[in-house]
Amino acid sequence: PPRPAEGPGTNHATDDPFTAPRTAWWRTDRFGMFIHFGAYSNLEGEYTRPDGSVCRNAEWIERECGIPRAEYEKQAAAFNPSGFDAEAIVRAAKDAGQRYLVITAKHHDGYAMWPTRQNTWNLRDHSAFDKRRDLLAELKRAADAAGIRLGFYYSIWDWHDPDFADPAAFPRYKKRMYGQLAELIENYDPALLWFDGEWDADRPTNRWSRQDGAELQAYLHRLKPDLIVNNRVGKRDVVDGDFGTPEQEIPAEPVDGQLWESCMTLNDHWGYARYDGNWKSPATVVRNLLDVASRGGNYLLNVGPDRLGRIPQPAVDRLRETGRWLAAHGQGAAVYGAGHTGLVAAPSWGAVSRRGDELYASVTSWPAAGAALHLTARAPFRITAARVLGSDRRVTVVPAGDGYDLTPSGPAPDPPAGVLRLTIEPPP
Ligand code: FHN
Repeated sequence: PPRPAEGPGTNHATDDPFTAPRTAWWRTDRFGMFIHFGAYSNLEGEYTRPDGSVCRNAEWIERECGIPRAEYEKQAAAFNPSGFDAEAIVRAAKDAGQRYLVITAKHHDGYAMWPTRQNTWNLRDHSAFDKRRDLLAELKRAADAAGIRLGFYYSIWDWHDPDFADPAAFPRYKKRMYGQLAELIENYDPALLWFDGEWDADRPTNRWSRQDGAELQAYLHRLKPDLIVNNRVGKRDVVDGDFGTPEQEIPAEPVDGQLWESCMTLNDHWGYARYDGNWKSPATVVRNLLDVASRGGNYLLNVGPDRLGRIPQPAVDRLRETGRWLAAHGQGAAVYGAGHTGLVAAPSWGAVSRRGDELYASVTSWPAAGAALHLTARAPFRITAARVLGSDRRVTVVPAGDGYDLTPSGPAPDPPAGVLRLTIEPPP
């Protein structure tokens, strides 16, 4: 693999990602769009076996439906995402209030979504797609123009490369992998790399080790010192990468001293599945985002474009509704740049986040007219002003027991939540 000059202080482990300047944008942005798109998308979640039976899966369809390699390669050769519109995707993210994108550059099937020089198992050399187009370059341009950061998902586990599972040939695989990652960094200058498939597995055997992860991390950091990398670069240990990656769940508590990001599907699949209409409501998305931010995490919400590369309309609609809610409630003040308060107990009526001297109490169970919400203080602080965001209505604040009673005036805001902004004098 290409080896750029080594220099002092360029090791990934030399800064604390929790406070490092290079992670500042990520810690502020809070909300991103995950995009699962690859050769599997061409099947749109369904494979009809030779005996006529139908097998359903999305990005794991090749393996879970037992599609023979030649058959999978044949269908990939017909993949033609001519409807991929980078600007529309970036607009959907922007409308949602999402501030970064992470797209699958390579998933477990090993198929590269850019014209890699390491093999021909990629969207330019093995598809029916316009050979002059480069989706990742298009996305990079559109994202840059919109002020949105771009990251790439990259699967370490590779079902297609025969060298992957052969211990003797593994160094060859690794060389190609390092080469592909150098291409991604040099060609598209991503803000972030999101690894996956680092776990021990069979069919094919995956022996990725902690040491492999450490080496890879150091290599990437030499290529791009301010790159952000998730923990699946190693064995998901706290010292691997910059942030933890709970999947389809939100930790009940903030994770002390560690960055984390919950990744979640918007329906029940990561990749496109044409029969999956089990969409999360915008209210659920907003509540999840508020919970995540109040516990100091990020929320990476997934969409799976169809065979032509288009984000399904129900997903676009939900993203837009989420963005509308954020805009109407202080332009997402409870989320962007906000995090765990450390000052109050998590309330049963919603979530509380903090940005500097302001607390944002997002109320998902609005009290009846005249009734109070109790805020339990974990440390002494004073509330000097309180308003309902987006309406400028007053909130009456009365010290009560172990904290404060907050009584918002006026009618309940539209669901899923109204936000109270509390200006505080924090403890010294
Ligand atoms: O196996 C993958 C799955 O397809 C998907 O990409 C998710 C996203 O986090 N990660 C893996 C499972 O952990």
